[in-house]
Amino acid sequence: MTRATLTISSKNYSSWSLRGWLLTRFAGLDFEEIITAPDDASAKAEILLLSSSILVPCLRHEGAVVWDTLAIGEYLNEILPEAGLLPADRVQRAHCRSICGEIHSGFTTLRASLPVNIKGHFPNFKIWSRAQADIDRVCAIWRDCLAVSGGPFLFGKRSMADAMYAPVVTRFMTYDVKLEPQLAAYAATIMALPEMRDWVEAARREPADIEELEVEYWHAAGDASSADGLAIGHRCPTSVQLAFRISIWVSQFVRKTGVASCFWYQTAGPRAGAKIA
Ligand SMILES: N[C@@H](CCC(=O)N[C@@H](CS)C(=O)NCC(=O)O)C(=O)O
Repeated sequence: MTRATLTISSKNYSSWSLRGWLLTRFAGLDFEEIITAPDDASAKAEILLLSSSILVPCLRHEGAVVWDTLAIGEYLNEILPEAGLLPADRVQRAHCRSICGEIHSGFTTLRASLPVNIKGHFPNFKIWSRAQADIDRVCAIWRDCLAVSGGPFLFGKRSMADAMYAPVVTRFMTYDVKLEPQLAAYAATIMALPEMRDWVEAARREPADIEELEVEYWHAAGDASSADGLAIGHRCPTSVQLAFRISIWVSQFVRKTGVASCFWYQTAGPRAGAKIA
């Protein structure tokens, strides 16, 4: 029997890779990691052969190819139900699936303005108001779950939901998001998981910043801070900061004056943000 493989990309930047990898580790499936460089065209061609969406993560197991994080979670739950990726109780299971679906399909502003960057740490990062709304919703989700389960995980025992929200925990650490004690304790529980420690250690060992993603990060950081008139990014050269600042001013002008249909705005204006998030 051939060993399962999980194709992922950067451990420092890729939130979806982290989710898929954690799910597979939580499920207890023995697998080999295939790590592709997200800025490498030949690697993308290789991913295309593995995953029709050209996205990672992608799990291959005994003839099955599964390339979407939720599908990977459901597949793992099907083949290894004893791992308890979904709660045993029907009502809790429905709740778990709902909050997993919510993070899978939503929180675009949070993703765009606080991209995953495990090696990064930005104390007192100023949060854009729309990202704050996403953060508030995440906190409400965690609060509701912990009130019912009593913790330490969202559904008491470790579940699919903890894997799906783990990259949000790392974002909160990276961007110094202040959490109330109960939620801070949950975040600490996630960061203390042996699987998370392994991942973070590997992310820290990643050789260098991936240039393309750092530029994405700067842009996202610029979008995020522009609404509050803050400095753009922390590691950007001055010329790049200036260019981003000008693009943000133009985009704010376009937004305010209602010429949102102009070509520039559609192609270069505020956008979903970092490609890897
Ligand atoms: N809906 C997909 C999203 C996966 C996704 O967006 N993956 C990113 C990495 S975090 C990717 O593969 N991007 C390809 C690229 O940047 O070239 C899932 O749930 O797995």
